[in-house]
Amino acid sequence: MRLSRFFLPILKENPKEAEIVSHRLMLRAGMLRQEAAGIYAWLPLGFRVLKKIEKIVREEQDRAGAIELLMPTLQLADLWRESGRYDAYGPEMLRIADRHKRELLYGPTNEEMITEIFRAYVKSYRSLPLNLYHIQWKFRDEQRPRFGVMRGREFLMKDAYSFDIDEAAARLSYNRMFVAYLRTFSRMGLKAIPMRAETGPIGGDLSHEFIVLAETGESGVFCNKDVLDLPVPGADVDYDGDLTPIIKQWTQLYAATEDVHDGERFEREVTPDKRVHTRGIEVGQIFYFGTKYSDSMKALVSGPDGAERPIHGGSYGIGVSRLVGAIIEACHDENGIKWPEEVAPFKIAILNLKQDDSNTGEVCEKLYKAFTAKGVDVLYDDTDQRPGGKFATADLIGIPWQILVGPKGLAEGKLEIKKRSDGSREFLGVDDTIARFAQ
Ligand code: 5CA
Repeated sequence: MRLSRFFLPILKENPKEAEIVSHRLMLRAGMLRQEAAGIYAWLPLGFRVLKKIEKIVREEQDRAGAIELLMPTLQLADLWRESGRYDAYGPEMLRIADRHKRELLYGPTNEEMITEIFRAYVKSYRSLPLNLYHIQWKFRDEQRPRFGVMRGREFLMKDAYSFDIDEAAARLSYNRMFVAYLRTFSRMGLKAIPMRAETGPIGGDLSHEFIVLAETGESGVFCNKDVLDLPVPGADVDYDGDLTPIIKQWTQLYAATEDVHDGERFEREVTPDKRVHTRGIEVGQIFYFGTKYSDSMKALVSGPDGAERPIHGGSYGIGVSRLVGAIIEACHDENGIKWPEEVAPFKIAILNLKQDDSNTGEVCEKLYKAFTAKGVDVLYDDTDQRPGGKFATADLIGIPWQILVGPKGLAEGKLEIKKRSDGSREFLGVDDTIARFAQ
């Protein structure tokens, strides 16, 4: 992409309404525009990051055996009356009527709808286990939407739903998602700690929130600091094998949100030097709720003995749009965002430091064409901004690698490569630069 042809409405001033750094940087970097309280348009730069995050989420769900489908945003109120949640959900639910005065709602989550789909087709234990997921916009009419995409009213969620014949099998499904979540967040450059949590309006008695530690987070958390150094399973993890050693390792150390925090147990199990009490951002939450929805909505399957029984369910959410903010909270400095490479909107920025110089122009074009041909995401700053402005833009929008093309360096046949994450620099010839990044 040539910056001169791109749509990147950068703000020079700090927007007053932004209280936390990720919100401020998303607005300044031209990623996001507020259209109403808690409702945003994703501008091209922000949209690219959202898509990258979605891709990682999808790959790890698929790897763990979940199957993607797509359910609508609008749901019939009658469906939610079956589970009893139409009234229970309260003012957070956006209720809508169509021209025939049929009552609808904009889905805040999909337990009811997926249970309805499941019960229409699945009748036997032989079809289990089954885990279905989608990545779809949700609406929750939050009392206090704030912090940009962190607490929106309309937000993008990945939600998966597992169906099993009994509790033991359902726990295996829960464990698979638990491990998939460890991998998902780590691939985005995040340390997300699973913590025991309350189940709230989803229900059930077993739940973990995945928390990224950050002072600006909305959840109070307590944990043993050793949990921060636990290893994340590799891509070769066997989801059909025994995952309990991994789960044990991650759950035996104390880690809980403040809603379920047990002060006595914390003091008994964690020595004072290991106690962490801080805040965090909830980027995902998983639930096992047994037969809560299958009882009320009659999602029954026949077991090996022929008798019908309600399935045991779980649901597994990831805040896809919230993650964009969470990653910025974890990865920035005073000059702007420092995207981890896996989620960066572009991998490389080419900065032409003397736009009217035919030499720098020629080299930039050569690099740009070579990278584009190889499918490497590259942003070429071919605008007439002065070098200082180009440096500032590249730092602000956080592209992991900046290739600086200036007449001085070129006189010696060298380009300067700056790594955004640590500011380190190296000098390479043109062909070496192409070879290095265009794999
Ligand atoms: N049905 C279950 C799991 S699929 C569910 O809805 N879980 S949840 O309520 O915990 O939401 C899942 C994730 O969505 C949360 O962990 C959080 O990361 C994200 N999320 C929830 N509310 C918001 C919001 N208002 N703005 C942005 N992200 C949100």
